[in-house]
Amino acid sequence: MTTVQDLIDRLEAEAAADADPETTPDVGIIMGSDSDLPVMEGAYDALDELGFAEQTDFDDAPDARFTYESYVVSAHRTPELMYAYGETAAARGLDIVIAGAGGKSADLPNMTASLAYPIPVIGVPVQEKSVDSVIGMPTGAPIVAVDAGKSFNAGLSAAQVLAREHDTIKERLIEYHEGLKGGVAAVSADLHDLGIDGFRERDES
Ligand code: AIR
Repeated sequence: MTTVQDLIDRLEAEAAADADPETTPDVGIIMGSDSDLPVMEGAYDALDELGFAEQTDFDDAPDARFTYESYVVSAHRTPELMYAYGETAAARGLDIVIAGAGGKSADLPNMTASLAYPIPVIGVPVQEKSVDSVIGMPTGAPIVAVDAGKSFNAGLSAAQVLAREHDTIKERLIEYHEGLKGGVAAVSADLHDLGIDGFRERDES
């Protein structure tokens, strides 16, 4: 069975490997528990929508140019792993980290923001009660965060940061937004033109 120390050794070996940045994951997605997955799924959905692929082997990048990886890292159950993940993030080639945690002691995002600094960390409070512990950072120790449960937006924000450097991602983001606008326009016209009863009827059928 894989131990926490095995994972730490793996991260440190990858950091020491000096891999070509084109082959390393661009976005790291971490969460305090696999019970956070249903909420964190939005981050994967957003990145998938923008053409990112999942990298499950650091030494064998998928064909897609832009990739993400994910791990469960608990600030309280595995603090050593949180340190290792944050401290190796830059050397492992990550450009940005999305970190989600739930409960009232949701400290993975805020601690990772300090450990991985200056790599930006986008915090996802998995529940409403996690918001304060995710965003409550002291001056000089920044974190970027989304509202409770809004992991899809965390994925989009991560892509926005990467888009400063990569035109392909910028174009995909613009295309996504155009699709969003088109969707609202179509619904708006249908609601108006079918009338409320016709609109409900169509949606129910
Ligand atoms: N958590 C895990 N380690 C530290 C914290 N704060 C959070 C997880 C999850 C919640 O505790 O992010 O939202 C409950 O985790 P579990 O594993 O008991 O379901």
